[in-house]
Amino acid sequence: MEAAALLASGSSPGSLALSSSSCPFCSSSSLLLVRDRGSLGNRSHYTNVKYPRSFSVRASCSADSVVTLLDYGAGNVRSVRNAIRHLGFDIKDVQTPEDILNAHRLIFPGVGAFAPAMEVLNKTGMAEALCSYIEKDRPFLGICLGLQLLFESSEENGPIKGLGLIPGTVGRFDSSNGFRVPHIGWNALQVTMDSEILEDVGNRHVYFVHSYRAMPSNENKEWVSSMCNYGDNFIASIRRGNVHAVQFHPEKSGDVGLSVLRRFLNPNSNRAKADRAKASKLAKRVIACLDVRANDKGDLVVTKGDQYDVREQTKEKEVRNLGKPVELARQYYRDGADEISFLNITGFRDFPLGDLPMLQVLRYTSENVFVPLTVGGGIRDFTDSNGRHYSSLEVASEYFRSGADKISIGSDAVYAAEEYQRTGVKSQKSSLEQISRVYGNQAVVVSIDPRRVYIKNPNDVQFKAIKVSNLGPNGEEYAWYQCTVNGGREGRPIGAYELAKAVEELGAGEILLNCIDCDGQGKGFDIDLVNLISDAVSIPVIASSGAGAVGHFSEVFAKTNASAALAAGIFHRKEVPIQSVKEHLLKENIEVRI
Ligand code: 1PR
Repeated sequence: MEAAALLASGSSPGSLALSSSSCPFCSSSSLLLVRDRGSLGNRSHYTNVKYPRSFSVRASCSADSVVTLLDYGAGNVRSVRNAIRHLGFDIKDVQTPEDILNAHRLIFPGVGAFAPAMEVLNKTGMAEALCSYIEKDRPFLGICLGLQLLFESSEENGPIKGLGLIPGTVGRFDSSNGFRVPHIGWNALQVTMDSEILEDVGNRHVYFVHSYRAMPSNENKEWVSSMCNYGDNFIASIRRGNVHAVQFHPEKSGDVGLSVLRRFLNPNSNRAKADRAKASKLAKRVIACLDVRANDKGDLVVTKGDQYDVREQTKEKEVRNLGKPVELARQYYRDGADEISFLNITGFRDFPLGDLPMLQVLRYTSENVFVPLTVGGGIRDFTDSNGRHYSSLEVASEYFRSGADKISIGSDAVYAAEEYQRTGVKSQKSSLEQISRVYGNQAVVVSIDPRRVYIKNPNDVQFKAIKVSNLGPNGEEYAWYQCTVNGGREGRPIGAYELAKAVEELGAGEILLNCIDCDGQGKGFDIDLVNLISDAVSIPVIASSGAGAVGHFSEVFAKTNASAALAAGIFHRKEVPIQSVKEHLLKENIEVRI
């Protein structure tokens, strides 16, 4: 993981990063890079600021409505900021270790990987300040990596020493027993100790996204306030006195997550009403997808294709307009979508950073949509008309900064997989590899746009072919699935099976599996294809394209190992509300978040 180097180079998304080298707890100086929103408008750049070796505790000036946030600059904490503001609190950013010691309440949403996070904390003197703050039992909430860093060490690119406040190590989930890694989605907690911040969670699901977890042991049992099961029991939250930390993401866990944050920020807040949820395990996700592009008048609209053709069948052939992106996303959040995907479907030909409306859509949506947001389209290296080169990492970083939790790569992942197949060597330079190295593979989705190619004999092609459930137009019994790029416009010499295996190795954390033949048809998901891909990889697979009725969702979950099902048309046309899909799945004994 090269986050620290990246941060120092100024291409990272965060607000603070370290550039000097110094040893833990005795830095001669901590050289921080402070984000400066100056002449570049919303593009961040960095200014070197020196802080003295020792720091003293200033008199606390925190008012009750102010929360101190430790953002060391390794990823997207915009969602945490939005959730805190949504709850009516102001944010004071940690700039120096003193700010930690002076905090009235401190939230630490760790992002990125363990090693670079510890490196930054050690070099800036923040590690020492954090230990001191926590040892004094001051109000603290760690989130995700902000929990893991409290432990003695982590196996992530390690072993690497952590803050050492809690006995135990952080290890990787074991995918050999059929559990897909990363652990992505809504899972249940088993509360083991009274913890006021968890009081409203009850039997409701909360959102996790991680590949590493801390394990319970005799030595740390006094800290553990809840566990979660995914293959085995891992620590979902800890609590001692005023010190709390959660492995899940409250800022992405809808209402229940907001109530966790609210209870930390205001311990006297009212108890939420009990509800009928019965969370017991990882839920199957229902995802609403918004294909977004500018129409002929230049307005950004949600559109929807019929086998990827998004123009009306009229003389004018206008771009089909199904609504406004931010409004629809908010609507789907209220309706219970577990996740929302935005696909900038003309990103392959336009430069996404020039597409400011799309970034605005993300910014506005993330202000009050508290479930994960994925954005895709146009993530690749790009040189603009002035000769300025943008790396795919910069494009992704801008998406993350604007509120995306995951980015999705289409065309560029196909080229990377082809090259990997051809050379057998990981170049480390593809957008997929670079972004997953910096942000973690759980933040990188690969979106596949395959088209079915029927064949008589599976040996006719060099790609994995399968026996299909429905014969082809000339009675063909077999098909392979050809990958396409540029929104289905160009077929490539690689199959969906080969692509899926390659991108998993290159660092994809999840696969969004579309199917051009089924897109917009309302006849159900391509079960053959979903089985082909979900059995080929050990990362989560999202089945997409073809949903036309609630039964199609239960079918795909009953007949395949898909972790999530995504739909667009039926939701946009208001044919089936998301809640009806969930009710149906519940009746079919398929666990969902309600
Ligand atoms: O290649 O990295 O720029 O990414 C482009 C992204 O845009 C890809 O993820 C690609 O899937 C998507 N895309 C490009 N063109 C289209 C199009 O429709 N003309 N949309 C397009 C893909 C498929 C799904 C759709 C499901 C469900 N749309 O997103 O939402 O098929 O639809 P349904 O429930 O109505 O059947 P890059």
